[in-house]
Amino acid sequence: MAKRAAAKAGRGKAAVKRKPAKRSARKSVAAPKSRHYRLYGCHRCGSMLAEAALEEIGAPYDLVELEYNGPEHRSEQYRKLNPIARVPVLMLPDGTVVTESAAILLALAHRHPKAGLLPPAGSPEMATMLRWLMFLSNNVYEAVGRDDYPERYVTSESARPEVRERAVADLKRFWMMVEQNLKPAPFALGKRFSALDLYIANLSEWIVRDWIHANCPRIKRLVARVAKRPRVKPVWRRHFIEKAPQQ
Ligand SMILES: N[C@@H](CCC(=O)N[C@@H](CS)C(=O)NCC(=O)O)C(=O)O
Repeated sequence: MAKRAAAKAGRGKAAVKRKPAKRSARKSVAAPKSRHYRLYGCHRCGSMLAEAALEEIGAPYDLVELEYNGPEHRSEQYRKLNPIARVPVLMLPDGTVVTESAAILLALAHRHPKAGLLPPAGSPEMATMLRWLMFLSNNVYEAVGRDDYPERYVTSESARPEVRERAVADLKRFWMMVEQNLKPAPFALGKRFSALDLYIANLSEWIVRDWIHANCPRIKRLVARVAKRPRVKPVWRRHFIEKAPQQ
């Protein structure tokens, strides 16, 4: 993750009073089955949004923290979980594997409706949420991958800088579309916090973070609100303020 830029509360009183989700960390990729969720993630990665969702929900989970591009991340065992070997991966308590950050977020939010991370099924807000979740995962996350791994897009080494430049330009364009079309105020769906805010907050902390802060005041405000949520705050600190743990 070296190339990534360094970077109102709650669902009411009951939610704020509840204990934080029980999180146990650093199981190996092959950890035995438990009744908890198991999240495979790494520092500053897209697993942050899943971790934040689990905290908002208050569900117990085990965190398997992988070193980005390290031996466990690139192991055969990890590929058995996710054949494309990307992070995050969520394992449900029954052993079902969910990959793709947007799918993980939606699966968690649907399984825990009381956490209020989703607007009502079938509502216009739900349609808006799906639209922008897919937009971010198909376009923004894809462009991040282009910047991180230009060699996947071109064979000649000399073309790689151009691929990365284009990825950064695309990221700026895409974030400006979120700023001007979704118009977060203060959250993506207006007054109501939702899973989409976690997605936006996590992805906007990467490569063009400083540009977003300078050019997209609505997104900047949304991120500040998300980062301050009592249950998100410790996760945010661990990923975006503290250094990576020693592996
Ligand atoms: N479409 C995937 C993208 C996940 C992704 O690219 N994750 C990065 C870390 S933030 C990764 O694992 N990259 C390693 C690779 O592309 O090989 C998702 O939404 O989960």
